[in-house]
Amino acid sequence: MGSTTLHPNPERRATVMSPTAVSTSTVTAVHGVSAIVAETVARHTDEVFALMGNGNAYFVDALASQEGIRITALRHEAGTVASADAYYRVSRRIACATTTYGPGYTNALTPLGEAVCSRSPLVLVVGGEPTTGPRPWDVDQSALTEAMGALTLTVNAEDPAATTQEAFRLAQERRLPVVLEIPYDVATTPVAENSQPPSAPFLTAPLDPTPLVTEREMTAVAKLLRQAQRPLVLAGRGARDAAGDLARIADHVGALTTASAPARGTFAGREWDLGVCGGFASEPSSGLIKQADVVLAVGVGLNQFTTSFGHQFAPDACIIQIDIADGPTNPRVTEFVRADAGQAASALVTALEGEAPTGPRWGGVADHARTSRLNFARDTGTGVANDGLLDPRSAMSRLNEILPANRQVISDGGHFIGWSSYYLDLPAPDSLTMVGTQFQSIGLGLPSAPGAALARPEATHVVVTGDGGGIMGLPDLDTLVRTSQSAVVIVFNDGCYGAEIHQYGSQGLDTAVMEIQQADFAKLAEGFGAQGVVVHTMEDLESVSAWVEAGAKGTVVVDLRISRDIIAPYIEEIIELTLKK
Ligand SMILES: Cc1ncc(C[n+]2csc(CCOP(=O)(O)OP(=O)(O)O)c2C)c(N)n1
Repeated sequence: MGSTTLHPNPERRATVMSPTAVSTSTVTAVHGVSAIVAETVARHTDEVFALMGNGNAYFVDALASQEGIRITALRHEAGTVASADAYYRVSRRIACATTTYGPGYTNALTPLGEAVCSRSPLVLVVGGEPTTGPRPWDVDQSALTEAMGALTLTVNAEDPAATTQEAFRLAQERRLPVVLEIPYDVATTPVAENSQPPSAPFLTAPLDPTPLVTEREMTAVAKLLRQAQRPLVLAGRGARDAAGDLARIADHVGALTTASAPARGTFAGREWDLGVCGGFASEPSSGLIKQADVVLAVGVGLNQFTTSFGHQFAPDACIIQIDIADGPTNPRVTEFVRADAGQAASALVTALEGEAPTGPRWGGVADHARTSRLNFARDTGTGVANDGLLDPRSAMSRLNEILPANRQVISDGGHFIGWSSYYLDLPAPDSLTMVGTQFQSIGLGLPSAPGAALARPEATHVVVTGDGGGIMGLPDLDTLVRTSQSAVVIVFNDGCYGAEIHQYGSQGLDTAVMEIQQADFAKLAEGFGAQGVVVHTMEDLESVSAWVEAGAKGTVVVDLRISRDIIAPYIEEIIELTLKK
């Protein structure tokens, strides 16, 4: 059977993060199939994000007596999958989520879609309909899972260990969520002692592993880069492990570097880096990116944000894409190499370093980029806008100065991502988990935060959300408070679904349903055991400073009462494109 990831810390006993939500039963008695599934899960991961019900009660109970497993109780099922996804994105280690059947499972569908789109492996253990057929409340979960683009495996009493192991193998091999169903009537069925791996594979579809790059392919790419006058290296989230090699490649051929928004931080501290590419780029950076004649795009999907709806690159630029996708993900791609970013970047270093470095490129332009770094600084606003409310640019710039450098950022989706993308510095390639952007969902920021928090316990977790997404994900603020030693939740509270107001209100659509009666997140925070602060002025931010100076301990929710009149340039661009149609 497939590979087994051994438990990294076999000494650790099961820890249940919420004694009230998950039973810490001392019963070690075997719950039949559920116990075998739990034992096998514990051999593949040490993190489980759980919300229990009829469908997974015995499984969760059996997990609680496993060595080394930490079970974190979430407050909404969306958080179980969102946290398992974020845990993987930050730590690169697979986690397990678990919910009951039916409503518990359907509550988890939106983050499942996000995990599929962002190619996050995870195993979601759910209850399933009985083998005797559906009850009135059962839904066809495997059809729903398939529709989301994920896979289902169903355990039976003959080989639950092998099926569970197969779920982890498939998830990792295909970089996908796998749903593992325990039928209701099978959950406690006794299992034959020597449950053997199945003789036949579970899935008939052939596996399509990412091919290794050939020397010929990389020699051709190296040649294009050497011939370039204004080469640019663009890294995406898939290039995280390749950051060092990509910087070497850039140095060798005199390239400038840039990264997609989710991969911001890849080239942190590099002298010739232009920061983020696409809609969130500063004007001077964007101007230089448009002058590139050869773009090496690695581990990046080249979506409409990274390419500024097609305007980010010169029309005649040669775009070389290296990615695990089946083919080019944008019609502008000139050369496509299907490969793992890390392997390809290392092979490209070898291909390039056989010859002397090309020396500086970009004519005098790059020198200008290096020596005039102030050109890349952004407008930090006016503190308070004309309507008397906080200027989001000023608030985010100041928070960037205040917050500890060792930060792990979790960003929800909405208009506000402009502000965090422009003004919040990231220390490393993996410092940002931008959730929802792949599946275009809001409301997954807070549900993802516990997963990121557990993946990097030593960091200060900075959750950035709008008021709309913040209210949607609010239940798992409770979980963040329990899981993070140090967390700041920044709410860009403009009293509305800002992205919608700006995109649709500007077209004259009725805005009543886009308004949010301004919620007091500081009070909500206190209700969940966090500290809360409402920020009306720049001076009010000094209480966040005081929190940091006092050791940045616990969770603080910063309710920024921002003006909705200040619109991020990337949204202006979208509005312009929409109105032109
Ligand atoms: C689950 C989901 N519901 C609705 C939407 C549509 N939508 C996209 S952005 C947005 C507004 C987000 O508002 P908020 O979180 O307050 O952030 P803001 O745009 O105001 O910065 C909405 C409703 C969506 N993308 N996902």
